[in-house]
Amino acid sequence: MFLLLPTGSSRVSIMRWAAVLIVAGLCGVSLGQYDEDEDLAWLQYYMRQSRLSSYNYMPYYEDENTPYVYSYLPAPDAEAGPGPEPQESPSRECPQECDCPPNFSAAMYCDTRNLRYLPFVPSRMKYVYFQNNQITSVQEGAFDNATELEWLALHNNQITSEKMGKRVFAKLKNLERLYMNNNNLTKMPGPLPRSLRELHLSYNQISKVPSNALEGLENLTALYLSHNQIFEMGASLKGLKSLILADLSYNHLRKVPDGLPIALEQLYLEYNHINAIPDDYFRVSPKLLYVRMSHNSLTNQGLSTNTFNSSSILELDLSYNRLQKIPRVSTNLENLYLQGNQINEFSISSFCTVVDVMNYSRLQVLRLDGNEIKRNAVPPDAPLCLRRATIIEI
Ligand SMILES: *[C@@H]1O[C@H](CO)[C@@H](O)[C@H](O)[C@H]1NC(C)=O
Ligand SMILES: *[C@@H]1O[C@H](CO)[C@@H](O)[C@H](O)[C@H]1NC(C)=O
Ligand SMILES: *[C@@H]1O[C@H](CO)[C@@H](O)[C@H](O)[C@H]1NC(C)=O
Ligand SMILES: *[C@@H]1O[C@H](CO)[C@@H](O)[C@H](O)[C@H]1NC(C)=O
Ligand SMILES: *[C@@H]1O[C@H](CO)[C@@H](O)[C@H](O)[C@H]1NC(C)=O
Ligand SMILES: CC(=O)N[C@H]1CO[C@H](CO)[C@@H](O)[C@@H]1O
Repeated sequence: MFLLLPTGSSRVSIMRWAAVLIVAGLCGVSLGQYDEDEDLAWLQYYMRQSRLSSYNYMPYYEDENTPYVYSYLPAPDAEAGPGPEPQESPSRECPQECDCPPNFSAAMYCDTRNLRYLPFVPSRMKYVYFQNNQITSVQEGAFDNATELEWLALHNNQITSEKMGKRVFAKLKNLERLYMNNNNLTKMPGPLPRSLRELHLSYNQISKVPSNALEGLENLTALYLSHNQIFEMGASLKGLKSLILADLSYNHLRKVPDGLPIALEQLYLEYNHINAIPDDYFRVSPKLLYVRMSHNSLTNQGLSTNTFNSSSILELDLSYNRLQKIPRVSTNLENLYLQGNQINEFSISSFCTVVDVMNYSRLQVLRLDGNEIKRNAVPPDAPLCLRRATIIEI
């Protein structure tokens, strides 16, 4: 049964998603049409851009302006005038395998060129790009001269934990973004610079995040650890006072991390093996907006009555778990996904403890398809409580 009620703002968001899909579809079509050289250059630029930015896919996380603008075209050789070779000033030095745009002297591009090793990084650099190569090691001292580094892109390589120097990041007092996703890491790299704001480590083979691995990262706002083999997080998130986004999806967690950080807004734990959540778990994060825990092993026995009754949460995804009842949620919740569970009753008390003119749920989208609820199980007073609902799928 699919109820689509014609009022409410969530239709707008559905239309926005439709628009995104249409745009994606158009891109797919138009990419195929670019086969002239000029267009290919544009395409490579586009793909490089999109690869770097593809991990900012979260719709709610506002990215800062990226300095990753690569509009430099090397001057043709013919333009080199007669006379003595100009003295190579130290601020111009650039490893020959890389491009250093003359008008953006703090950036160095060494990406997508089959490199097997890391070229040296001149001391003036702030933004360096080594992604999409076959680099396997980061030797001790690799960045010792580049103490100004703010962005370091090492993603899409084959770096192993064994071949990483123990203190490679030690001198990078200004490093804000570290991209090491899609490598062969089996351990958390570290020690990490305390200045980090974004840490990208998804698509590695990390199995454990020791409790002190992220210690002191007071400015870390986004942590990406999805698609690893993490079974143990300890209390590694707890003290991260600036953390807004934690993506731990597609791992081997059997329990939630011990303690959430206070500023957290987005928590992604889908595709793990979590079966229980301690009492008051979400209460320590009063700004939490989005919680995704689909494809876990949650049962009602593993939850306390008010686990999800947190007044800040707007979106809760508990689809594909083993729930038999609808958990109690706050009246502020707007989107609740419960499809693919074993729910066999439509309990209106999960949404409203009191139902009257003044007390009702702000829920807009409720998905209960793929459960054991009969279509006629919707109680007659449901519309009074769920009066904002625009989509209820059973
Ligand atoms: C570098 O120079 C090119 C061509 O003059 C210009 O289009 C581009 O915007 C400049 N880039 C920066 C970062 O200043
Ligand atoms: C690092 O800096 C030192 C001192 O400024 C200099 O002698 C050395 O050549 C630099 N090494 C590299 C690889 O740039
Ligand atoms: C990294 O992992 C890939 C995929 O598992 C593998 O093919 C490659 O040999 C590994 N590289 C190293 C240096 O271990
Ligand atoms: C964190 O950010 C603030 C404000 O930008 C800055 O003053 C501080 O030095 C940063 N902390 C670290 C450890 O880099
Ligand atoms: C949620 O918790 C509040 C108190 O924080 C309580 O008044 C309300 O009844 C609870 N909601 C449900 C559906 O149990
Ligand atoms: C349980 C609940 O939310 N009760 C509220 C119902 O509406 C009245 C009037 O706004 C409130 O005073 C109650 O707290």
